[in-house]
Amino acid sequence: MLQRSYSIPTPHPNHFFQIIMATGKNGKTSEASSRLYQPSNRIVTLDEFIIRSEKDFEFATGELTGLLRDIGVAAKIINREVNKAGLVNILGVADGSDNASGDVQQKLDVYANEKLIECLKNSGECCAIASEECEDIIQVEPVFSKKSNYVVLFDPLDGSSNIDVNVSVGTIFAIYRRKSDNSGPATREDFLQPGIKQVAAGYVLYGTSTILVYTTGHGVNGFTLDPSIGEFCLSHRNMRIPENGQFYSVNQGYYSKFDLELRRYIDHCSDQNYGLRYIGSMVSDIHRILIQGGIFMYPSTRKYPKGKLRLLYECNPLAMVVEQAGGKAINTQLKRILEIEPKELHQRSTIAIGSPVMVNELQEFIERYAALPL
Ligand code: AHM
Ligand code: MG
Repeated sequence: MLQRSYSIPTPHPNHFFQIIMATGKNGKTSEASSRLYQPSNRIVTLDEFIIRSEKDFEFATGELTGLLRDIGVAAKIINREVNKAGLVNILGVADGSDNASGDVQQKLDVYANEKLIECLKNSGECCAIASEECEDIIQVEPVFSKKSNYVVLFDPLDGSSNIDVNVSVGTIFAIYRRKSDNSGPATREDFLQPGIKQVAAGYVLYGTSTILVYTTGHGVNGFTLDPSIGEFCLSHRNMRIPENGQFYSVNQGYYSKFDLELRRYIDHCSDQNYGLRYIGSMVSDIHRILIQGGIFMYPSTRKYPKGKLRLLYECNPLAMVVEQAGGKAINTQLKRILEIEPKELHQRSTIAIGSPVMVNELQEFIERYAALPL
C-alpha cells in the first residue's frame, strides 16, 4: 500500500493536520479506510481548548466549561484504573448485583460510576446526575451545586463485559440544560429531553491510547491522553465522518432474529464485499466508524424487541457526535435518534448510525422490505 501525505486547509485557522491518503491495490485512493489525523507541533490541552471555546456557548457562565473539565478529570482517574486491570483485584463481576437495566455489573463499572459521580458532585457544576448503573437520578445538594443549570447523564463504562479480555471500553456522556427552575431540586423531566436538546455530548475510549471526543454543537474534536504529562491533548480537530464506508458493524450472530429488512441489508453488505467489524463495545465501534466510515446497527432482537442500547446515555450522545461530524443516526422505525421523545430514564432504542450514504442505503432497504408480508 502506497502512502502519500497532504496538508489540507480547513475552516479552522490553527489547523495543520495531515491526512494520510492510502492508495489501495486497485489504485483507488481510499480516504474512508485510512484517514489519519495528525496533530501539529503546538500542544493544545483539553482545558485550554475548552476555555478558549467558552464563547461558543449560548449561556457562557463557565458552568459548562467546568463540567467538561470535570469529566476530563474523571476520565483520567478511570483510565488509570482500567490500565491496572489484571494487576489489582478489579476485574470480574461486582458483588451480587445487576444494574438498573438488569445487566451484570462489573467491578470496574462500579468504580467508574463512583468516580464520575464523585468528580461531578465535588465540582458542583451540575445539579443532578443519571447513570446507567443507578436506578434513579442523583441530586447534587444545592450547597455543592451552586444552583447549577445542568444535568449530566452517563454510561460510566460501556462494553464492560469486554474488560476481562483486554478489549477497549468507553465512557459516554450527555449534558442537558435543566428545564425546571433552579431554585428547587432537579426533576426526571430535566433528563427526559430529546437528544436535540443536548448542549454537549461525547465519549472517552480507553483503547490502545485513551481519547476523549466531544461536541458542544460546534463540530467534533478529539483529545488523546499523553500519559507522560497526564493531559488530554488536541489530536483530532474538526473530525468529519467519511460520507461512505466499506465496513458494517452488527452482531451477526443474531442474524436469524433480525427482521427481514435488516437481514436483506446485511445480505447486501455481504454481496458488496463490505468488511464486517464488530467489537461488541459500542464506543470502539463508533470511534472506528467516525474515522474510517461505515455503519453500526443494533436492531431489535427477540431478546431485546426495543433494541438493547439505552437512548439517553448511549444512543443520544453518540448520535450527537456522529451528526456533528456529518453522519446520521436513526432507529429502525426511521426516526432520527435525536428527535425521539424519551419516556423513561433507562429507555432502550434500536439504532443505525454512521456514514450518511450507508445509513440512507439501510433506510431504503427498510422502506422496501418492511411492508412485505413475512
Ligand atoms: P453495556 O452498556 O452493558 O456494556 O452494553 C452495551 C454494549 C455495547 O457497547 C455493545 O455495542 C453491545 O452492548 C454489545 O451487545 P451484544 O453482545 O448483544 O452484541
Ligand atoms: Mg453501556
